Amino acid sequence: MSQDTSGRPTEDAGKRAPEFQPYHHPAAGWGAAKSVTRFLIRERELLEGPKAIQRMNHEGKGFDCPGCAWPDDLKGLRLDICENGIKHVTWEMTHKRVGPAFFAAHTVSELATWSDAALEDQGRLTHPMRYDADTDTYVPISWQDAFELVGSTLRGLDSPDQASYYTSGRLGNEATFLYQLMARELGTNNLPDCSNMCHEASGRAMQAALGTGKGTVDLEDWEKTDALFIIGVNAASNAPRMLTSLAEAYKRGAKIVHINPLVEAAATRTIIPHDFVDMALNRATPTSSLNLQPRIGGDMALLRGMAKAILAESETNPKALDQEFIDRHTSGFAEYRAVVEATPWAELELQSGLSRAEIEAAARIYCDADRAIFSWCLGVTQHEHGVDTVREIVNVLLLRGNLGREGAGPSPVRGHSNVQGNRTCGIDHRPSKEFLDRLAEVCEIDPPREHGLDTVNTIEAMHTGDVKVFVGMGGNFALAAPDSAYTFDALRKCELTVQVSTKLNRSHLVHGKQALILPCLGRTEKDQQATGEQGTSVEDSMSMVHLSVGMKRPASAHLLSEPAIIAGMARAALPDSATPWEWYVEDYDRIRDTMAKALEGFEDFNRRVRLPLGFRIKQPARELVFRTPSERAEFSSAGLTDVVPGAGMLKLGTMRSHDQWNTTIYSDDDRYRGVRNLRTLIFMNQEDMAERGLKLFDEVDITSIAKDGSKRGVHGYKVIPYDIPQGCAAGYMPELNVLCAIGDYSTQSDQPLMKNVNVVVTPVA
Ligand SMILES: Nc1nc2c(c(=O)[nH]1)N[C@H]1C(S)=C(S)[C@@H](COP(=O)(O)OP(=O)(O)OC[C@H]3O[C@@H](n4cnc5c(=O)[nH]c(N)nc54)[C@H](O)[C@@H]3O)O[C@H]1N2
Ligand SMILES: Nc1nc2c(c(=O)[nH]1)N[C@H]1C(S)=C(S)[C@@H](COP(=O)(O)OP(=O)(O)OC[C@H]3O[C@@H](n4cnc5c(=O)[nH]c(N)nc54)[C@H](O)[C@@H]3O)O[C@H]1N2
Ligand SMILES: [Mo]
Repeated sequence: MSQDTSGRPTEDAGKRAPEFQPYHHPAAGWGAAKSVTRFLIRERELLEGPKAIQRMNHEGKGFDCPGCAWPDDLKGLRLDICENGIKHVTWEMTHKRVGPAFFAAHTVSELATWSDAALEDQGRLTHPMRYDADTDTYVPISWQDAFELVGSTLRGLDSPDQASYYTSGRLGNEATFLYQLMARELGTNNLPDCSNMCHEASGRAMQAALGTGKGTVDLEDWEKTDALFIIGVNAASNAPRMLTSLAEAYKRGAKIVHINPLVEAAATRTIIPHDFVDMALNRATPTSSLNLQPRIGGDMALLRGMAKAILAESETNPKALDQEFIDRHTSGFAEYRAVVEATPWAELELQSGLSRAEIEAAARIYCDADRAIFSWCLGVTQHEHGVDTVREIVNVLLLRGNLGREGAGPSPVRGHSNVQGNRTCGIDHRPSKEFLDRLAEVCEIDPPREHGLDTVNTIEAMHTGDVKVFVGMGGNFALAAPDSAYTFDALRKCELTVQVSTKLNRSHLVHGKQALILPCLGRTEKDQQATGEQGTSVEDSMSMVHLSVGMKRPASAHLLSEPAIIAGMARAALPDSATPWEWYVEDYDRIRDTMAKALEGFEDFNRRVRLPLGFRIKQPARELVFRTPSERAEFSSAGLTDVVPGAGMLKLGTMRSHDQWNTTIYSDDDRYRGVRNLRTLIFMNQEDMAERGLKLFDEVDITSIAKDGSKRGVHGYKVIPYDIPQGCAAGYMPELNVLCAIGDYSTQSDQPLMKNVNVVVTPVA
């Protein structure tokens, strides 16, 4: 039986025996269809589920898929749905309920011994609940009393900075705006969010290089590009609708290069789910021209190698570089060129784990393409040098002028369905002066100017007692954050923890001295307010903003919408506030009218958000307007970070399985990686296994060694031989978060190093 130091169980007792059988089928297709059907049956949603799914991502009406942030097809012709989006919607719509009777029957100490999957499987939360220490249970509380508890606790703090307000990327734009307004009116910028753990590096790198924190391309660019570089993303599981774009690109003759230590399912072939002929004939389309497997953390060296090859090529072929673009639009090229030319191939090969020939093959594809897109996700960002690597992606794009024109540019794959919108609408612990000035003027508040706390700093501040109140607006902070044992302790030290949630999760059981569970409407549900049914807007990975309108009857009559919960807390904490909190909630158009004044790019918000496909937030960098100090796109000349594991050590990346949504585990299977009934595992290279005398399913102890030398461990994990470079290993979050030391975050982005854990693996004695 596996164990870790957080005290939470990592496995269900009595589970079936693990299986491992490498997967040789195309991604999506019938495997996905079968999995969806099994899931709908389990959630008893065979009738309601498909009906809801028809209403998902619908032009002008219906609700936005609460799954990933991949955009909907702009032409609205293909209403693309995917296996994991269906699972995600169905998960929210379950018939199961967690009400007062459930909480009366189970103490928190008892629930703490349940697995995370078992907790969420209880269904939707129905009533606001308060932790009662005498009985160690959650007991019902009225909404008014709950708000008053939050309000009085916040009013009693010595400083507004003693509270921290977390957001998980599900929150709609209108609620987001109210939430940050509440925090800032109270007087703090303590607005940590899940982005601190996913794309902080991308935002900071692109801001510095291009003067925008976001990607510049849209789906139409994906349809026009000649070459796609897909780096550090498991698209078949985490952005499944990208499979369609990849297959269509391949069919049209575009080249696709996958850069990932693992050959993931999206790097092989797929059956396009909405293509009924392909489905019927089981006809798969390849989705890859070249797969490169760098070592974990080796992307920067690979990209620099590509730049070196391009610069060499340009000596005989001037077309390899877009010199005109470089001269007109960029700054820092000479210095960059010098750094690249001075880096020897031997170092690039060592740090990337790839041969010069492999790197040159990627550069050749890049140089042959008129237009290229680079797309990436956590494999790039959750590293010490995540910012440098994203900047290197931009460097390589700039060399050939792949910016500000059709079919070209940077295209990060964002995570949660509205994580990008959260940042746009003000969730930022380091807000800009311009943002705050405008907020101050429009909302007539005096926002604090000092930077606030991010995720890691919030945890540290809870530990030292500097933060006493934690509010989680969605998400599952306890499990999503690094260093589970340390984070659990931190949350337990709080005076009050407030979790606004749809389902029961670990963060309700790891709580402060006082604790509230505030249940909210999900995105699929009707949101009825004084002036009628409300819609809420979201922004996808490609900056498209559109309205999402729920259609289901709420899971319980006692649920409130997220805007209503925020307004309730705000009024209780700020009884004399001039902000019309209650008036805003009566009609979300009123919130949008204020947002239109306060936020850049949201002019005429109420009209434009109702256009059939919504609207796209303008991207100055796309128009070659760069809000950087030089007013040009800036090359970066950072040095390489040493990513080669020390003797006897492995670099471990933590990642998601196919059957999970972050901390929500749907099953213990990982279909595309061929695993069944097992999550407490580690994927290893065969040579590394042989060196340690290990074979399939042998049990090991995994010990991580932090920057400060401290050690953390898990026990009894099972080994799986996998096609992964020597010196590298992989396993699942959130189980392995116990290994991620709180102090191990990037000095460039403050992101925890979740893809870069230094570990020792030893057979269980
Ligand atoms: N179904 C589903 N969809 C999701 C989510 C989910 O949990 N389930 N989560 C959502 C969220 S919040 C996010 S942020 C995204 C996450 O989407 P991903 O970034 O795909 O998430 P991970 O599972 O962490 O996978 C990271 C990938 O990076 C690779 N990798 C690891 N280390 C390196 C490296 O050093 N270099 C390179 N090039 N690759 C590396 C791994 O092999 C893996 O393929 O997905 C979103 N979509
Ligand atoms: N080791 C390791 N750790 C990681 C990562 C990694 O790759 N490796 N990835 C990181 C990343 S990228 C992210 S984004 C975080 C994820 O961190 P979070 O966003 O905090 O976690 P989730 O698992 O997405 O949150 C799930 C919970 O959200 C609640 N919920 C669902 N829908 C709604 C809703 O509509 N409203 C509200 N209020 N609540 C809702 C439910 O109660 C559910 O239990 O994890 C991070 N942690
Ligand atoms: Mo994420």
